[in-house]
Amino acid sequence: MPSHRDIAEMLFELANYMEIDGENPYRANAYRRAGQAVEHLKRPLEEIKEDLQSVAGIGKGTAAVIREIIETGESSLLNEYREKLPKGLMSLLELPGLGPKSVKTLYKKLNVTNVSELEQAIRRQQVRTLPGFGAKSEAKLLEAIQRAGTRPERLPLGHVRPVAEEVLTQIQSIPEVVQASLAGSIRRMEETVKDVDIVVATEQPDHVAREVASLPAVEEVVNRGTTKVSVLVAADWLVQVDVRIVTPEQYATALHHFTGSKEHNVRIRQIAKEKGWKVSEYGVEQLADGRTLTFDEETHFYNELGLPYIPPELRQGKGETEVGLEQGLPDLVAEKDIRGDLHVHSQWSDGHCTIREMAEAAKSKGYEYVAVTDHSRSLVIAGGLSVEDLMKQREEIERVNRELDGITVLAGVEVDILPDGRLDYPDDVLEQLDVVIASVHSAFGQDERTMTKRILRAVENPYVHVIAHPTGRLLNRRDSYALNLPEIFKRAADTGTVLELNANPNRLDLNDRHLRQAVEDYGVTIAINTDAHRAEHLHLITYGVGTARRGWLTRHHILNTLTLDKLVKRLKGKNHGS
Ligand code: DGT
Ligand code: CA
Ligand code: ZN
Repeated sequence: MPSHRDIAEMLFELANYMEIDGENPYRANAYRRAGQAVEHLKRPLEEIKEDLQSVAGIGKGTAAVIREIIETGESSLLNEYREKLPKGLMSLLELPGLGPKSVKTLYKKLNVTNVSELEQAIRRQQVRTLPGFGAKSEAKLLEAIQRAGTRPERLPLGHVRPVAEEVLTQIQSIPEVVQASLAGSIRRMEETVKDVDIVVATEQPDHVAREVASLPAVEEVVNRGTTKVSVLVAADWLVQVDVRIVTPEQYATALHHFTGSKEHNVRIRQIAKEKGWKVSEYGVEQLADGRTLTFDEETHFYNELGLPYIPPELRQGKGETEVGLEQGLPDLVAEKDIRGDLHVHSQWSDGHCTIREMAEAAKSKGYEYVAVTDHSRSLVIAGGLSVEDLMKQREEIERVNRELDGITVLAGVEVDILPDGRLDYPDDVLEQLDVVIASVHSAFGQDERTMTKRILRAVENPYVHVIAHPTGRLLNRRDSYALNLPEIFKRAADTGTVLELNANPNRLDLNDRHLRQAVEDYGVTIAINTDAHRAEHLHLITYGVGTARRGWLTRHHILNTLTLDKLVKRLKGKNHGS
């Protein structure tokens, strides 16, 4: 059944189409209002399906459309509009500065139906002559189009890795392929990647090169040799995949070489040189007798150099070889160590799933617990909960806990840290919750002093357990806010406040460098959370764990590797100052 959000999005789309088509704006607005009403509805739709008109904002016409969507998953009215009007009109609405009214003008007066036609019309200076537009808005639109149309140099790992894994699976199913692995930045779990590297072992390079060039995932072949094939595949943008083809004997050293990083490889070559060896992608050449050593696996290669196996996430040239030689490497946290997720949203605020659906998904991931942490009241755009709703939600959480075995749902909240550092709920409300996470969603532009004081105030609050996405950065979209992080690390450690590693691939906040500093220099505890807004997003924990490993974290640094009993004790501990 479609979620509240899905239905609301269909109603918004309908409203936009109506307005662009020249329908009475009041009618279009009725659909917009109904969309908002559905989005903020707390009760399950099944319960009120027959009684939709009793909800403020839903009228007779919109109720019929909603009922049709609940029953069939579709709206025949929306389908008609989708047939009638060009699809590109909806992508025009995504440009900043363009609403349905201006899209209607562009469409009716200039027959502009998509972004590239808009760009042409601007270049012909036709747009400035329209009512409601001018030379200035033309220039702004052009800039927005250009920004939207160029691929950023580096793409977030989480947008590329699923496609890379798909290509890898296709390569592994070529019968002549002996072994294959991801390499490069994607194997090192870097937060952004320029391209995908794959290393393949085979005795039949010509044949495998041809097969790789014609894989289903391939959109275009850039270059096809017998040792390297470069192709383009589609992620958000076209991404290049460099496939290196080597013999089975060369595989371990080639995989090591193409995994990098460059800085790590430099250190490895230095260590080899001291022993009179020369490392290349083909093996280790012993300069004394010209013999070349090859290896079954990377571990043996490292051991030959006197090193323990170095996990790809640590291969950054930041001390991993020295520490490996001298005292051995830490036992990095792994996905299997994670026992629960402490930051997920439900339909009660801006999530797509019910509490029960989130709990079932957590259970099938093998978790012991999941904390439902919906937004607090001031975050109106995300359906923030009033105190009264929060109490009603609590009842639903308790019901789900009675209904389901093998998973515990913790009652939590993601409370806004208001611009002056106060929290969006009073302490006597926060006190009643199992997990309180606090975060900044407004006034991002404050200066460093103000922002630092604001967050410190939340850190000092005895009822705040976790500060979520502490720097607020969004990859390729928004920088961190101005913040004195060391000061926050210090107070967090002193007060026992946990800092989040938000695993959403667009956030990864704290990042790998911050994590290492927070843990090594200040002794901060970290929680790795997905901030999932739907059940399928719980798997994003992979990116959090990868980032934690890049930050040298072990399970002992991480809150949600604790068993439920220990977790609950630890959370209660903060309020009692222990
Ligand atoms: P990226 O693609 O910018 O996200 O990062 P990487 O590390 O995947 O870089 P890439 O694709 O240029 O090369 C993959 C690996 O191959 C790199 O980590 C180390 C090795 N490699 C490539 N070119 C060189 C080079 O010129 N010198 C050395 N030492 N290693 C290289
Ligand atoms: Ca690469
Ligand atoms: Zn959240």
